[in-house]
Amino acid sequence: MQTMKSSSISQTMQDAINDQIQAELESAYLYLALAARMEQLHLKGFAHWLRLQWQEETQHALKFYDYLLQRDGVVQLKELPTPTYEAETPLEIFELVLEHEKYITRRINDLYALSGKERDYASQTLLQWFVDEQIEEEESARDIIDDLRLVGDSGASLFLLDRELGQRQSEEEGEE
Ligand code: OFO
Repeated sequence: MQTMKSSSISQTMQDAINDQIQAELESAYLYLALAARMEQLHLKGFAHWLRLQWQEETQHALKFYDYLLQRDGVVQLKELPTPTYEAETPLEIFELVLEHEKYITRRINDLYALSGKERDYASQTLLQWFVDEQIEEEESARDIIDDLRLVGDSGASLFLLDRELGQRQSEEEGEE
């Protein structure tokens, strides 16, 4: 009798992780769109920051992707909708970034809860990394919002803040 090879991760968990891969790639796509908007405003530092955020989100998606493959799961890539948003100014854009990160935090928390329900402790360990990462992601957006509230949406201070954000290094550069 032929035995069917079964993966070591439940179908429920695989489906939820595949949905999260899509959510991370959607975040990446949104941040790339917002980076272009900042370029239009001639705020190259903000654009650089958001472009690195695009890169980070892509890495988050890959972290889930590699994990599924490692557990002998099946990766299912889904369609990415065109990013739409209603933010114009730098402050509005970063308020949107914060709201988006809060939404991702809720998703990660739901996934964490699901891993407990499924008694999938390997997934829970991976998700703990994301729980911690979300604290940083929300904090970074909040810090930029606070700065923008202080400096306003134009003028010399905004120019200096733009310069500062232009110094952001990618995670790999930061580790060098
Ligand atoms: Fe910006 O967060 Fe991914 O997970």
